[in-house]
Amino acid sequence: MSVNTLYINGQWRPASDGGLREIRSPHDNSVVVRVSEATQSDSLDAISASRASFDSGVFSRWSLADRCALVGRVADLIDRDAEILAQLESGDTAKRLIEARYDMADIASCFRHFATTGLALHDRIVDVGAANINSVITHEPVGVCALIGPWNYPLLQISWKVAPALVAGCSFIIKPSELTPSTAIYLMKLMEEAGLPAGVGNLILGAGATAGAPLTSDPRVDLVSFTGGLVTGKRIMATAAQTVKKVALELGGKNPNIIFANSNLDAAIDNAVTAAFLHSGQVCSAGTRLIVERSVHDQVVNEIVKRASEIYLGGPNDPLAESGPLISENHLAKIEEYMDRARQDGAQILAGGSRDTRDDLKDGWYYRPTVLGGCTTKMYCVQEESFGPIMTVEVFDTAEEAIALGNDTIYGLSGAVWCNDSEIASHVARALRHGTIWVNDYGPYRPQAEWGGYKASGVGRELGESGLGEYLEIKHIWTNNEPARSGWFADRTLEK
Ligand code: TXE
Repeated sequence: MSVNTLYINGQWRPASDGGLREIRSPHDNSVVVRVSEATQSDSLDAISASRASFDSGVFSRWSLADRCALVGRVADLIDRDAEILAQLESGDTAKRLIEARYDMADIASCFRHFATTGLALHDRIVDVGAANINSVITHEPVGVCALIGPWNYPLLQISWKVAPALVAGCSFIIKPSELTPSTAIYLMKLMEEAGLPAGVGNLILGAGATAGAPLTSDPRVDLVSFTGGLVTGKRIMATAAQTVKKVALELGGKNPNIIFANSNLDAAIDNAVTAAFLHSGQVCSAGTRLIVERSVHDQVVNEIVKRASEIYLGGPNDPLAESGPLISENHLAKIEEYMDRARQDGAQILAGGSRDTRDDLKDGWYYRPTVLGGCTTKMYCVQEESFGPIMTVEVFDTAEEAIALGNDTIYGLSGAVWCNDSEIASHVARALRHGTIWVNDYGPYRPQAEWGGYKASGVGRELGESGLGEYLEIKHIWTNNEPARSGWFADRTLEK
């Protein structure tokens, strides 16, 4: 059976060796869909198509207004087909359909944001103090971009890259996670419908080591934008360095959620549960590191433990489900190893700590929301991202101690502070070295605001003005309207 799910140079085609991959539901391990599994040679074809389209100017020389209009059309098409996209996303990830619907609304707003704010891009005149000189700073597309995505928010994370790349006028190759390809395939169809010229957008599906790696080493690629794990991110950065590519990396976090005794505890506790257990903790900004003031520790932790123990897990279409499974059997195994290590380090299991044993979940990768007490900063579970539903609890006595704990991590993506003293809250928010800090809230983001990490959480920013900047080169053009000799070196021909 031929499956044409690679999109290269405007053609839907199978893998060059006919290879296929089965996508299985994390809910019950059933086969959701079969897609083409790209070979290295398919990836090289996609790079050739991107390079040729970029160099030809078939899209990069469109006017900014036309490129923004195309991005706006993509937003409209996403809205039109939001239900289809949500079903596909929920099929691959087994996340609840309702969550996938929220994701699609966010994705349409991301495209809309770049379609409208991109229009504000303008050249800058530099006043060099000479009437005969025009000195202009202008923006140009960075070139061919490899856009490599993860499996937790498959279409959302790809869209944060695709929308600004289009506004900038880049050509690109999308490589979604091999576990969750369906919505990237559909998005490619929508971009085709919106009028993207052949060769500008290409889609490669398959394993990182074979289909993904050439995108990070080939000299014809100018930029790699990657969202995923730290280990892969480091490898990509090292490979990209060989050809001095630009890199943008979003590599997750170990995000502190600091609760002061004087905060609105009801809101703080409820949000702490959401922050840690939403989407089974498979969120780069998950609030998995609870840091709570000693005087309210017992009250806060008892309530969180009770709430965590009651969370009802279930499949994408279970109306009672509050959260779903982990993405894969491998990921579940990783979480189980992580928990073995937490136990050895002396963490106390206050809730969860095992797979969900409900009979209807036995074929899926369900892990109970877990709360670990008695944690100290040196423990592996406090320092390392699990990317699962695991919350660690630490205690503080002073604001400075809370800041020190919150910063005692190699990561720096996000965090929160719950405190009703605005001066202390603001001091803590500014002292935390993380890319996003919420005060008396957890989790909201907007496409207008930059997203990204300090330290090992990444390089560069997505969304906001900077999110477009990643896909632009800056050029200075100096024009002399009255050309004249420089007169720097003596011209001896004049002496003869
Ligand atoms: O992701 P990988 P994995 C974290 C989380 C998780 C860990 C590993 O802690 O447990 O990462 O997850 C592609 N060249 N996050 O192994 O390997 C791969 O095919 C080019 C955080 O699933 O990072 C996929 O498309 N590409 C995160 C993408 O990289 C390569 C979200 C991500 O895969 C490649 C997900 C290579 N050599 C996991 N190797 C976040 N920041 O939100 C792999 N890929």
